[in-house]
Amino acid sequence: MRVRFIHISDVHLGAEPDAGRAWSAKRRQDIWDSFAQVIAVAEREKPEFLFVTGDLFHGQPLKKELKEVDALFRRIPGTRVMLVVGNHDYLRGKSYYLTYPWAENVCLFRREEIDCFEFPELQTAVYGCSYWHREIGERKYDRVRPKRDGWINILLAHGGDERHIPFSTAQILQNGFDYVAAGHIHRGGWLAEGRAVMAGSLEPVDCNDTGPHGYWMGSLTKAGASVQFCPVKKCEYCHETYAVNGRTTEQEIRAWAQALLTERPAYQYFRLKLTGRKDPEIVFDLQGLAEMERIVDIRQELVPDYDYDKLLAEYSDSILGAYIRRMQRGDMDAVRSRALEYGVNALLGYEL
Ligand SMILES: [Mn+2]
Repeated sequence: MRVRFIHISDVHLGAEPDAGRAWSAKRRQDIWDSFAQVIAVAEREKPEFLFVTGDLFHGQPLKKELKEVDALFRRIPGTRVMLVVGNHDYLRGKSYYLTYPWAENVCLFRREEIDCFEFPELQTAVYGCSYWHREIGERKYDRVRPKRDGWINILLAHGGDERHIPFSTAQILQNGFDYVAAGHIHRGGWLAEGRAVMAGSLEPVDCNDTGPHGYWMGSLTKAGASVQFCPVKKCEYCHETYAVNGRTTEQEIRAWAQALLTERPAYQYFRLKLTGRKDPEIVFDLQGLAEMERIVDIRQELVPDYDYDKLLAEYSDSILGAYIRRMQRGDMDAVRSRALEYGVNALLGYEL
């Protein structure tokens, strides 16, 4: 028996990344569009399963939003939609998730205890659970054992950090599962090559979600999986660093940023960081740059490059001069030189 599937996670429908920036509304729409795009792929490929491993919504879904989602699921009646609810849109007594009249092909994990959907026609069982709390510390995935030997046993997991169902992939596989489809961590990748995958978020949800994002598609037998990552290239956040020295000019920094925007693909968005030492008398005014399209923000992590002899000459009669002389009296190790720098920053009124 071979089953084919598409796996998505952490779609965060309703999120509005980069709030306040000109492209924020587009990013919000991107997330809905990418979700619809995955459904279109399922419509074409007709896999047996669509795994949705949590945080489909950014917060509690509105009835209207569930209606949109359900209408998309109805377009793939031959695909079983296995729906796990994560910590962001966790279930409550009043959740529309529970009362919504879902399409027949939707299998919603309704409980916080591990449940199992069995598909005898496919000799396949799918295990999972949904969040009823914002946080769950219990390692419940590590303790599940599949009931049917000889079937394809799949575990859908949401979590993997200390406050969201920590788990051991090795333990789960050892317990008898053939494949683990996981979500929650927004950076995707294999947890165990060919046997367990952290899907990553379908779209990056904020600027810290760097790297490629997308969905996973493949097939599975009792003997192994053949699965590939399919990137969605609407937006990719990149953190880029410029090394500043005492001679760096504002013009150079602008030219560097402009080159990034020109040379890199249009779907890349940037957080820029300036690091290193700068001339203490220069303050880079990068306001205009920070307001440009595709630049999310600019962080200056710069330390002033002081000429202490010059400062001593200039401030010899003041508390600053006295401070430098006193600090220079001992061995200038790393801690002392850092203390000297911090003290001078404070006395000169630099905010760093
Ligand atoms: Mn999550």
